[in-house]
Formats: sequence, C-alpha cells, structure tokens
Amino acid sequence: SLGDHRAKAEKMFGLMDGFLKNDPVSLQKDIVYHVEYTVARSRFSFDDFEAYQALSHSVRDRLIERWHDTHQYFKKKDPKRLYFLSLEFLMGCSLSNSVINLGIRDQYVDALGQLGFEFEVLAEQEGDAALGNGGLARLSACQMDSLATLDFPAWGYGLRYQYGLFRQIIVDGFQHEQPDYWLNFGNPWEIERVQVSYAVKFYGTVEEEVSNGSNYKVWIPGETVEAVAYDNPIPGYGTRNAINLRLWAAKPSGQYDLESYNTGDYINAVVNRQKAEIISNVLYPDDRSYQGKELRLKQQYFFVSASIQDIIRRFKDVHDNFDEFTEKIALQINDTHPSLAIIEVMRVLFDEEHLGWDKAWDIVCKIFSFTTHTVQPEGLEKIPVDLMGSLLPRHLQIIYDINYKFMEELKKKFGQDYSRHARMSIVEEGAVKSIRMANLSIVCCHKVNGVSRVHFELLKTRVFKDFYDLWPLKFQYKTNGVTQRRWIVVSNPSLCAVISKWLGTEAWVRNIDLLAGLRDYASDADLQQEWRMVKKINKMRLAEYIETLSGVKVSLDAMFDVQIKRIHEYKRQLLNVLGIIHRYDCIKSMNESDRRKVVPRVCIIGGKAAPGYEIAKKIIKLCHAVAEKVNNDPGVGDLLKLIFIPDYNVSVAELVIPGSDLSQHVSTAGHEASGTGSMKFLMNGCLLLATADGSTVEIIEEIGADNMFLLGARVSEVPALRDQGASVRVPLQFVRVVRMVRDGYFGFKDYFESLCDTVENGKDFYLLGADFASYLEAQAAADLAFVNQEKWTRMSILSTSGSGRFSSDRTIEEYAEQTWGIEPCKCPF
Ligand code: H2P
Repeated sequence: SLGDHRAKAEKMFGLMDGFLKNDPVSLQKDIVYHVEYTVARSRFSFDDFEAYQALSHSVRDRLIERWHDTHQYFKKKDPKRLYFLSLEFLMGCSLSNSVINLGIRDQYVDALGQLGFEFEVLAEQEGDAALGNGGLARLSACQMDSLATLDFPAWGYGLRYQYGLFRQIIVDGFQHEQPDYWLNFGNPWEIERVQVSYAVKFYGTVEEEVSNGSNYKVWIPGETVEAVAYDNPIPGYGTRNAINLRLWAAKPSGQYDLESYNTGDYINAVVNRQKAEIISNVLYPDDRSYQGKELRLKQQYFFVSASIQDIIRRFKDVHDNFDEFTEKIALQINDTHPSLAIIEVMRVLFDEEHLGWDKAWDIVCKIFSFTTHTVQPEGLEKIPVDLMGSLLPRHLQIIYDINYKFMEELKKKFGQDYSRHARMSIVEEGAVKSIRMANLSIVCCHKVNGVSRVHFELLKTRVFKDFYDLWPLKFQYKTNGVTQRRWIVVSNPSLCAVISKWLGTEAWVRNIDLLAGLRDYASDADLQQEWRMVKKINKMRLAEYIETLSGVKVSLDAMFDVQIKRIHEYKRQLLNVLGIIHRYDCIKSMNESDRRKVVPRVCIIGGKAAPGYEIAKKIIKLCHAVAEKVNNDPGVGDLLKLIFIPDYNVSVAELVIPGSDLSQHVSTAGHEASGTGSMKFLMNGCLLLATADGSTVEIIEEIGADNMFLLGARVSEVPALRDQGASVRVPLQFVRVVRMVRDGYFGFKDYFESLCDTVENGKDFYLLGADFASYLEAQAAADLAFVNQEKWTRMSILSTSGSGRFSSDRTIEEYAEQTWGIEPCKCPF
C-alpha cells in the first residue's frame, strides 16, 4: 500500500543521512567518491577530464535532489502545467550554469582549491551540447532557465540526437563539416530512464472497428520503435525548483517480429531492428533542406508521439476522465516542427479514448499554442501528402477532416472566395500536393505568437494576413529574451561583480529591471573606470583565444567589432566583409598623418553555413581570403585585422560577447524575426551597429537611438527599394569593393563570381548596395565615438542598464499570463 511505501521511503531516507551537504569537506568527499566509484579511476591517479566527470556527478546529485522534490511537489499540488515541445535545444555547457543556479559555486571553488584543482580549468573540459542550429534553439534553452527560475510548473520535451550540429572546420578557408558525436565521453548531465519508454508507431493501414455500437478507426502500424527518456534537470536560480528537459532516444522495439527471426537470418533480423536508432541519430543542420524528407518527419512524429503518451499518462495518474484536461495542461509548440502533436492528441482522444470529435476538437483548440520564428518563406514547413499518407496514414485522414470543417467555416464567412480558400487551406494543391504545417498550427492553436513587434506586424500584414483577418485575437507577440544568468553571471563574472557592487545587491540576477539603476551612474568616473577594466580583462581573454586559434596577435587598444550568428544572406555577413574591404582600401591609400587618425579595428566573424548553402559557404571563404591579405599586409599592421572564429557555438559566444566593443546586427529590414544575439551583447555593454529590424526596434526604444549606431533602410522602405531593381542608387565605393572581389584581388576570381552576382545587376535582393553608404556612415560614427572613451563607456553602461526588457524572464512571464495560463508553483525549501 501507499502507506507501506511511505514508511519504507522514510527509512531509506534516514539511511541516507539527510540531504547532501555543501560545505567544502562534504563536496571534496563527494568528488573523490565519484572519482573512485562512478568514473572508476583510482583516487591516486586521475586526470583533469576525470576530475571534471567526478565533479559533474557530484553536482548532478544535488540537481537530482531538487528535481525529485520539485516533482513530488508538482504532483501533490497538481497545478496547470506547461509542456514545451521543441525539436531543438542549444544548452551549451552545464557545469558553471548549474553551480551558479544552485548557489554553490563558491563552495565548489573552495573545495576544489583545497584538492589542488581550479574550477575554471575543469569546467573547460566540458563539451557543448549543441542540439540545435541557432537562435530558435538557444531561445528554448534560455526559456527553460527562466521557467525554472520563476518556479513555473513546466517540462521541456525534445530529441536526444546522437550527433548534434556539425563541427565546422576550416581547411584553406573553406568550411568542412564533421560529425559532432557529443556523447563520446558520456554525458553526466542526463539521467537515462530505461523504465520510461513508449512504443511509437509508423506506416501501416487504418481499419474500421465497431465498439459499443459505434465505428472507430484503428491504426495498424507497419513499424514500431521504442522511445526511451533521458532526463536533464534544469535548476532555477535562487529557488529549490528544478524542472525537467526530457529528451527521447530511439531504440529497437521490445516487440519481436517472430517471422523475421524464424526465417533463419538471425543476423540480418538484428541489424534491421537496430536501424530504428537512426531516427534520433542526427540533427538536421538547416532550415530548408529537410523539406519533404522522410527521416525528418519521422523525427518529428517520434518525439511528439512519445511526449504526448507521457503527458497523457501523467494526467491519467491523477484524473480518471478528461474533464479537467484543459485546466491542467498547456502545450506550446516551438515553431511548426512539433505541430503533429496537435493531430496526435486529436487521434488519441478520438480514436483511442473515444471522446467524440467535437469534444476532442474542443480540447485540442484550448490546449495548444504556437510560436513562429521566421519571416522567410522557405522556413514555412510543407509535408508532401504522399509522404504523410504513407508514414502516418491515420494522421493524414484527421488533417483532411479538420481541413474539410475549416473550409466549410470559410465558405460560411467569405462565400465563394476560392482564391482565399486556396491560400488558407491546410492542403496545398500544386505539383506536389502538401500539408502546410503553419496553416495547420494556426487553425488548431488558440494563440499564434510572433517573436518581436516588427515580426507581429509582418505576420498580420504579410505572412498570415488572411488568418489575421479571420481571427485577429489569436495573434500576439512576445518579444524574445535571453537569460541574464547564462549571459552575464556565467559568462562575464567580472561585469557581474561590478554590477552587484554598484547596485548594492545581487537581486538583479532574478529581477533584471533593477539593472536600470545603473543609469544614474553612467557618467560616474569611478564606475566608468571599473567598467573599462572589466572590458579589458575580457578582451585579454578573447585576444589570447584568437592568438591560439589563428596565430594572429591583436592589439587590445583596437575596437573589437564582432558579428557572430548563422551565416545567411539576409543576415548580411557579406555587407560586413565588403565594409572591411573598403576600410582596407582606404587605409592603403592614406598618408602617414591620416593613418594616425584611424581607429584600429579587430573584426571578428563567426558562424556556420548550412552544408548545402553554397552562397553562405562562399561568404566564409571570402572572409578567409580577405583576412589572408589584410592580416599579412605589413603596411596595415594593427590598424585592421580580420579574424574568422571557427566552430561558433554557445561556449564560443560566452567568450566572445563579453570581450567585444561593438557588435553587428545588420539584417535587411523585414527579415530577422527577432534576433537574440543583440540582447546578449547589450547586456554585456557592447554597443550595437544595427538595422531597425526585428527586436532592434524595441532596443532603440529602451536605450535610445543615440546610444547605438543605426543604419539602413527601414522595414517600410524595403519593398520600394526592391521594386527599383537595377536602378536603385548604389554608392561608388560599393561598386569598387565588389569589383575588387570580382577581379581576383583576394584570389579565387572564378569562385567568387557567383557571390558577386548576388549583389549586382539588379539582383541584390538583400539590398547590400542600397544600404552600403549608410553602413559606412554608421561605422564612421562608431569610430568617432570610440575615440572619446568617456562617451563610449557611458553608452556602454546605458546599454547594459537598458537591457532589462530583453530578459527571457519577462518573455516567460508574458507567455505564462497571456498564452499558457500557468502560475508559479514554488517548492518549499
Ligand atoms: C530564428 C530567427 C531569429 C529569432 C530566433 C528565435 C529562427 O533564429 O531567425 O530572428 O530571434 O529564431 O526566435 P536564428 O536565425 O538566429 O537561427
């Protein structure tokens, strides 16, 4: 009985000697224990990596305690829970973040010091968990941190890819992709739950069944794969709450197909079963190339089906009918990637739970909300009907049924406006008949969120205009945010100390609005001096990294000017490189006295190009070709350096952002849905050189246009400029720098030809030429401001103090209140 169980638990807990202790001696004992028994190395002989493993396991033990308590508490309170479904999470490293959120970093530093180890050195042993591509995936990670910190009863669900985002290596300036087998050395942060597993079905047929006098559809699968849970505790800061990120891995199903074994080909039968694991093998490194790929659809359904089974099982543990389902569950789908979850819930409630169509539909429409992260048309997923029908035959039927009812509704509302029906239909007729996943999500979700105000406007007026006209109240936006725990406290400890000192409190780590208090001291000479000292320390760290990486020595007096993000034409790294060529060209033609006035620059670019994205790969090669010339030109010296940082990831960002003076966010207006990198730079007091795109428009409102360097056409001006085509006004400097590339000034003449073609002869879709003059002016303004260090430091302090609105804590609070309807559920200490 439950009572017996409790008595046993009390007895066992008594044997455990209470909770783990955090004094240095206890921590040391734990670390040594894990060296000996978990890592299984002799306590007399282990290296830094093994020490890191033991250290992580001792931290993990502490995470597990909180994680258990939080879940017991949630179970007892049974609050409405949020389930956050995302195919990508870019967690980066966990050690430093965990000890900071658990509030035991100093104790660990002490404990390790007494054992003769340095915390920082061991922390460097950890590899990044890179289960995502870019902004969308890092946003999920930041939001998990905020959900935990703000005590929300939430779970994340995703896929445990064996290979994360590819490793980028550069050979002769060209990007090469290598597999990231991140689990090679184990992953101390996850807990394998062999007992939490579900069968996920694919293929097969749909048959009719009569039960209690009614007809039901039954899906007879052609293949079954097992999903096994791996739990990753996510600790909140300043709270006992630790929530869960449950990632699914595919394993062969436990149900044996006797026939294939009986044919005598035992080896082949085993090998075939093993193929099931392919599903969770590898993250798709692109936002375009997976369109219509069967494996990608399998990944989506695999993680969705396992998550929904898990969620319904948990609900049924406490409830014996579905009456309260909508009061207890909110499901958030992160972009359309998990949108099959909607159909899966419909299928389970209708086919398996026999709730009837109307009731099932009513539930679905109340629990799901959706956030879209793009304005790029290729980012809107479409699944060919044939593929959907073969892999998920019952789901396709349900989608058709939903669409039929939706079309009926449209007819009632808009009559015979067939072109409108065609635009809004979930099913796209055409050469390849497809399911439009965004339309499906909008039809079925109660809220559709954009990720910034500009994005929201574009959704309303362009991307989803028809839907907005039909359901204006469904559409909202929550401007993205990033967590200050990771992006200041973990990555910039020196700045963190200065902020806390001047605010007289550490409370800003949970309540970011307090940062605004720094505004009063923005001109204070003492703060300014400390602020500059922090920047110098971080620049030194970055300069050392650059030297080890590239052999190039950079001057700390130079302005560190950084652009790090996925390489994409709309993000316009090419604009930056062409600007650098222009700078180089100017320096070359200067006389000695003019050269003395030049503000030295270290231009840093980093980012990965999707493997099939040729133009993006050419931009990377151009960076290297220009760097080769500029960095080795004795006539230029310290006045200009260009560094490409390979294999950009979360850990690299943590190093680069605190060490930069200026950062570039120069997407063509109307293309960046939000942008979150800018927010991390802002928090770290780096000035922005940016277009008025995505969330930058809101950043301007917070810190003022005077405190940044704005450039380029505005969202509203872009369409007219595009219409001008070849007659758009382009400055001579632009023509000249493109010509230099075309003529082979940096070598590789033929190779760069197609790259140059993308910005000339009326084909400059992303308007590099049209924005070039304004770009150069903004850069000149940045030079001018940098010379006046008091002014620059003031702008920098005002950037940090104005960054409060861009904390993911604010984003999550808005979602909780306006979209999910959840409330904090704080586990008592
Ligand atoms: C995307 C958008 C960004 C947005 C981010 C999170 C897909 O990320 O393009 O504008 O801020 O999602 O909502 P990214 O390009 O950085 O990979």
